[in-house]
Amino acid sequence: MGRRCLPGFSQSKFSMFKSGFVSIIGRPNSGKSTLLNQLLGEKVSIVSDKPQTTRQNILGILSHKEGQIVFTDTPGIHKPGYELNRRMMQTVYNSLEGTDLLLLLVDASTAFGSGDQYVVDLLNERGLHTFLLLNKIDLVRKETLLPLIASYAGKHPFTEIVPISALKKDNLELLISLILKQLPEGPPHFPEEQFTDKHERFLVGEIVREKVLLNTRDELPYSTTVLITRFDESQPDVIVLNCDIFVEKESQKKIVIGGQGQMLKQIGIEARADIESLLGKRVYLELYVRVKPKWRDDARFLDSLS
Ligand SMILES: Nc1nc2c(ncn2[C@@H]2O[C@H](COP(=O)(O)OP(=O)(O)OP(=O)(O)O)[C@@H](O)[C@H]2O)c(=O)[nH]1
Ligand SMILES: [Mg+2]
Repeated sequence: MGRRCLPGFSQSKFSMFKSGFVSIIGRPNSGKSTLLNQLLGEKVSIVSDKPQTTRQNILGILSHKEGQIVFTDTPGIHKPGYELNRRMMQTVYNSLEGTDLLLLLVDASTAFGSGDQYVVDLLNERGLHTFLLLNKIDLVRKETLLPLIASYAGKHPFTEIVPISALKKDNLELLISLILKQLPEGPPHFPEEQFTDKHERFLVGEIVREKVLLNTRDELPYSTTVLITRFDESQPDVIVLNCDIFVEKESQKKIVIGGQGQMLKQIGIEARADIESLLGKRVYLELYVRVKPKWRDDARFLDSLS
């Protein structure tokens, strides 16, 4: 999907123009998708306070006067329990292939654990240029950062270590300039106005899933997926969307619908507002909740989603 309107930049001269691929990896909830959205100034990847929000790799393309950075937002690295999670981890490994630079995002407000060690071991195996980004510095006292930096520096030869707050946009300008310095020279890979590889239909489904995640808790966020079944642009003033929300159990369906349909209504109101601002048009959104037992282990169903 591209921006509807953007000032142009001259593509006639690419000497000194930097261009390359940068993968954002890290544990669930470390802030990868927040970082991507803030770097682009566009919401291409949904965000929630629940781990395992991102399920596919999502490209975010930043066209800067000095270069074009093609970021990949990836699912958080975790131990897979279901076929869905195995696929999520495979997409993380795929993102390491052919990348010029890795950004390892770490939540500086949480203690180092075995999951973090697993990620460091992965880096040590691959030997790719990696920036360590200590995120969420708005939540931590400055004195805690130095020992954290020292401890990570001893675990892997990071090319750069940068404390940031993705949410507050702290140090993001500095980060962009360090990335551009690291990338090879070359022409852009994508047209300047394009900011993601994803189509509107995918982004719309993700917005609905985000609103389900934000309004539910416990197992429900993990057990939910969304499929857009109708995307009708034939009418001049309104886009008609039908959307299936899949859960695994009848009891979960009851929760998503809520008493007198209140929960589903709220999800619809929040989703429609975001979809209208994404598409720049009025939207008629119809939501259906369906039960699909064990869909997270159903390979054919998972194929139909991607
Ligand atoms: N305080 C603070 N919160 C942040 C920051 N960056 C992200 N968050 C919050 O952290 C939570 C997780 O953010 P996401 O961007 O969804 O994290 P993620 O790494 O993409 O998570 P997965 O897709 O599950 O792997 C959200 O509630 C964000 O608002 C930050 O710099 N400061
Ligand atoms: Mg994410």
